[in-house]
Order: sequence, then structure tokens, then C-alpha cells
Amino acid sequence: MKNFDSSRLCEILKDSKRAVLFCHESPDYDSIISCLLMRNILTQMGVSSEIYSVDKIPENFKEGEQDFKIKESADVNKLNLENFDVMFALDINDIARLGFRNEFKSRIVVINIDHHQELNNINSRLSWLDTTFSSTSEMLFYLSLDLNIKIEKELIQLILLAILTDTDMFNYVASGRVFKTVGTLIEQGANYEAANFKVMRQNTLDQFGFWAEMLKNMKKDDRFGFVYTMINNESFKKYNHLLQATRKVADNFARTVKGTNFGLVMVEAKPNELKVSIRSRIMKFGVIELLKELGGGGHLDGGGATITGMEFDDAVNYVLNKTREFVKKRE
Ligand SMILES: [Mn+2]
Repeated sequence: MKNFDSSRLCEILKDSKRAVLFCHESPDYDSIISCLLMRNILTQMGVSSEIYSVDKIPENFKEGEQDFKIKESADVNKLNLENFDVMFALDINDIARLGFRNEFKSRIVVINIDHHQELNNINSRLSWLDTTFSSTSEMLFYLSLDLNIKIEKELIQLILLAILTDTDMFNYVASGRVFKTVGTLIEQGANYEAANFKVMRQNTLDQFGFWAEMLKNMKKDDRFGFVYTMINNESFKKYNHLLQATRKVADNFARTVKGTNFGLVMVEAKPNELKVSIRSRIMKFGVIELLKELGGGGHLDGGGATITGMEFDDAVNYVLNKTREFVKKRE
């Protein structure tokens, strides 16, 4: 398979009995589903596995699904990795995203499969990194086909969900391949309408309340060509239960404003912890350098960062200054 030595994977798994898999922090559908797909591969290759998630699995995801036996809200720092032969780092380019608080020192064999923008700091025995894929789940779909692994209909449906959410309904990575993949999934029994319903029609009224507040706060910087909006922790508290709050405002609104190149969303999720989401309005405009500058990462045209240890106003000004410097440098 292109860019990936699946025979090397088989070799490693031949010597492995127990594997450990992790969802990343604030797990999104792709993070969860890539773990389920890898577990399916492992099971059929005779390797037992456990899936841990440092955070809770979203209720919207679990609704109407079987029990996937993922160990949620797990204290991954207390886990003894020596009980396992191999560890999978899926859908991440930084091991800290799995919830490890300290420097990752374990010598366990790590296999890393991911579609995020370069800058991968994971010390892995085997890796497959390809930013042209819509999602890690799409990569694992092709890996499963390559290894002749059977995928049950329920998992086929989940792969479709991972693609719809990670591309934000084909707003990103709308490649020929991803449409072909979706075509294949539907031919194999995936139900597009059910997936669309699960992804697009689950809004609660307080979701709209939050959006209303974020839209009211939105400002346009005409000189530097972007919009931004923000909310402090005091006002955000009542919306704290909303998932992917920052990201959704960025996807749905901040990157759609006429006359701008990109949009920026800042949410003080905890006191002195500002979550930032940035999205290009103009595709290939590229905001990854700004994200890196802010200590975050993601894809060429979108991603996130977290600014810690600053009061809300200071953190917002810090981000805006960095943003204007970033634009100025490119002019
Ligand atoms: Mn992903």
C-alpha cells in the first residue's frame, strides 16, 4: 500500500499478544472510530486490545450504538504500559494529545497512523502519515481492505460518520478519493441519511444560545482580513457541557465571512485557559504557521491551540497580536 508497509505491521503484530489504543482528548468521531477500526483489525489478527479515553465519549456518539467497551475518563497516566506489547497512536501527531501529562518515556512499541499536518513528534516504530486522507478512519478502511479484514456493516456506517465529521460535511479534503470512498461505503451498506441525521440534526437550544452570544461578539479586522470572536469563562460556564464548542463556531461561522481570509474563535474553557480554533476561509490560505506560533497544530487550513496561564484579556490580546504579526509577515 502506498506510503505504508503493511507487511511490517503484520510482522510487529505477529509478535504481539496485547495492544493498547487511545482516543485523543475531547475525542471526536474520527478518534473514536479509528480506534474501533484498529481493534477490528487486531481482533481478526489474533491480538487482544483495550481502548482508553482520557475524556468522556460524547453522548451524541453513543446514542443508538452498541456498547463499544471503551474505558472512558481513564487515568492514562496510571496505566502500566508494560502490560501491553504494542500501542497505537491514532489520529494524533503529538502523544500528549492522549492525555499523558508528563514526558512520554515508555519504551513500548508505538505505531502511529495519522492524517494531520506534519510536525509529528511521535517516536514510533512504524508510522503512516498522510495528509491527503480525509480522516484516520478512511486510512484504516483502506488498510483493512489491504489486509483482507472483514468490516461489519456497523463499522462501515461509522467510517462514513468519521468522514462526514472530519471533513465537516466535505468542506475539507473534498478529494476524488474521499467521494469514491463514500460511494464504496454506501454500496457496502452505509446509510447516508442516517449518518447525516446523526451529525447534522442534534442541536439543542442552548447550542443556539451559545452561538448567538459568539455571533454577537464577532468582530471584523478589515486591515488584516479576518474575523474573531471570544467568550470569557464567566459567560461560557453555562455552555460548558457543549462539545467541540470552539471548533463548531469556527466551522459554521467564523470561516464564512465575506471579505476575510480566515476566522478565529477564542473560548476561555477554564479560568486562564483559552481554547483557540482557526479556519481559513480561502482554502490553501494556510493558517498552520499561525497555529504553530500559538503552540498548537492541525491541518493546513484549520486547527486549534490552547493558551494557558494568562488572564482572559491578556490571552485574547496575545492571540490577536500574534495573528496580526502573522498576516503582516506574509504581506
Ligand atoms: Mn481525524
